[in-house]
Amino acid sequence: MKKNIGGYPYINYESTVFDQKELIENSAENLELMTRRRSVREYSDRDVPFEVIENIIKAAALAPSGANKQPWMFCVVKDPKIKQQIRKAAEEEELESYNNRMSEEWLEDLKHLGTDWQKPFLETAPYLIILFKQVYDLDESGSKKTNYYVQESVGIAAGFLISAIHKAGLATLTHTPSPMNFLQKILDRPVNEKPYLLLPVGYPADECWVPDIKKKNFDKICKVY
Ligand code: IYR
Repeated sequence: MKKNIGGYPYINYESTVFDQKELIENSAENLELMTRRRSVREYSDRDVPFEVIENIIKAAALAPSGANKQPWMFCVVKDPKIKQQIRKAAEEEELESYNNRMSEEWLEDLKHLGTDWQKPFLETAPYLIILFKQVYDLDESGSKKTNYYVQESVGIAAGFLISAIHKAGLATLTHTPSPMNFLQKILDRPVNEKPYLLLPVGYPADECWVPDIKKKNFDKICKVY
């Protein structure tokens, strides 16, 4: 069903209506699934069909965005030579960060996660997704167009992406080598795009260890008024 409102086309939003019991079941089922999500740093090199990658990116790109500008670009790297280049550049930056740029407090805060400058997962995982934010838009004629709430919009898309990867049955990690402008150069992205997040995507390694960390209790993260 279509109609015109204020000179613009609208479609009827046909949402499924669930009763209260179903709402509880749906939300509990999703909670159970999301409880099993973990940031993974050890990957198997087992291949993943590209169709899975395409589906998760399509799901991420359904995220809401300021004025529906969709200010993002998802770059997918499968080529081992490019993954190697990315690992080398990321490790150079990370080595400098861990040795000279990060504060004592920061290093202390990370100790229980066991991270260091080495990032082998950037080559082991079958895919890397590099999410770029488009700080402004460039139209066909090359003139600048404003994007709105870019940081928020891309953050929401990243959340959708992480959730879609997990729901597909794969693992990922929100990796933010810093600074990460090397990604713009290696992937030859235009000036309006800045790297936002780097995510390895794949199966976890057959033996995969994750830190035994806990999330805050509900009463610490939610206040009902
Ligand atoms: N980007 C570095 C350091 C790092 C920082 C935070 I905050 C983390 O939660 C984890 C790691 C790295 O990827 O090792």
